[in-house]
Amino acid sequence: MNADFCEFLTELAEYEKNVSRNIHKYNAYKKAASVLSIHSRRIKSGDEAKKLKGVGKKIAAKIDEFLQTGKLKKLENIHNDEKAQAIQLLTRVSGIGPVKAAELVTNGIKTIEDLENNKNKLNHNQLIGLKYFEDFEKKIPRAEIEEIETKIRRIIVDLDSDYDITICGSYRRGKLESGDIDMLITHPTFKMTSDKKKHGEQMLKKLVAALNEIVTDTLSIGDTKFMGVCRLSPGHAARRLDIRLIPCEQYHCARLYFTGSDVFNKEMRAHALEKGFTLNEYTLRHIGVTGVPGEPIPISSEEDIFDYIDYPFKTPEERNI
Ligand code: 8DG
Ligand code: CA
Ligand code: CA
Repeated sequence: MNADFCEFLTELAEYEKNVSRNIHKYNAYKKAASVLSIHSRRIKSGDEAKKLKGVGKKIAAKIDEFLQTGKLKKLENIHNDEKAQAIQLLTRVSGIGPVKAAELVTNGIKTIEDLENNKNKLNHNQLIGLKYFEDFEKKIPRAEIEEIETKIRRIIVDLDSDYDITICGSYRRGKLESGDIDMLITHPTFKMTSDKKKHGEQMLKKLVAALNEIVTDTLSIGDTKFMGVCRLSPGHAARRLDIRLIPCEQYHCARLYFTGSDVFNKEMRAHALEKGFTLNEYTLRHIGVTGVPGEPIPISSEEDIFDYIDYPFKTPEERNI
């Protein structure tokens, strides 16, 4: 009902993140876009929008301006700002953040072609981002992630049937297309108490090596996190794949966190705090009267986490906010 508002708010959010580097404004625009996207009636004025949680005076004024003139002065100015456009373009390359993009633009590098001619200014990750620039812009169809998942499961189970895998992110929330593949993996012997660092490093290396049929590049690999590229077949596009190795005690908190959406996570964390708990990607802990979090609460399912903080269970598909 309010897709046009969401569209300009998202564009303003991107501008604040990449060009102004103002994370507060970025969050404010994203939050407003999110509440408007789930609002089931058409908003007819800024005043009406202001009644929604997350829409303040300034955003309400922009909605009025858009309703009255069909455009936004601020966005027009941004569109006409060559430097801002160049920064936005370069941040679309995986591995190039707002700071690097601004530095490149200052040095006269403003297009993808300029990057091709100045590879010496890019690090390993940015070179991979450039190599797959077009592929990484493409969304991944659900059916393709299903095929990748099947393949990965087959390979990992062959290695050791005790591994447990979940592909999280938008895929787990049931989306028909995803930006990347967020995979979590755990094993009963991989515990907080075990020599996590050494054990994890070996395990992760072995896992990635076993996936060599589909993994084509490594951006980074540490003791618990692999960031890289996979390709289902030569006919498919290259896809961003992250693999996180999670200690089994933390698996459910990690699954919850990496399933998202990020807005859902924020709401759930805020609810946890109201109930006297602190929740993050690792643990759920009670906050005592002193304000100091206690020991991690043992968790054996995602449902457990919802139960402890007295929050009605939401299936992954219901977390798309
Ligand atoms: P997409 O890839 O299809 O675009 O969507 P996504 O799967 O929802 O987003 P993502 O960027 O891949 O992040 C995966 C989940 O991780 C996200 O749904 C929620 C969680 N997450 C946060 N905050 C952040 C953050 O700052 N960075 C990342 N990478 N993930 C985050 O809650
Ligand atoms: Ca994702
Ligand atoms: Ca991701």
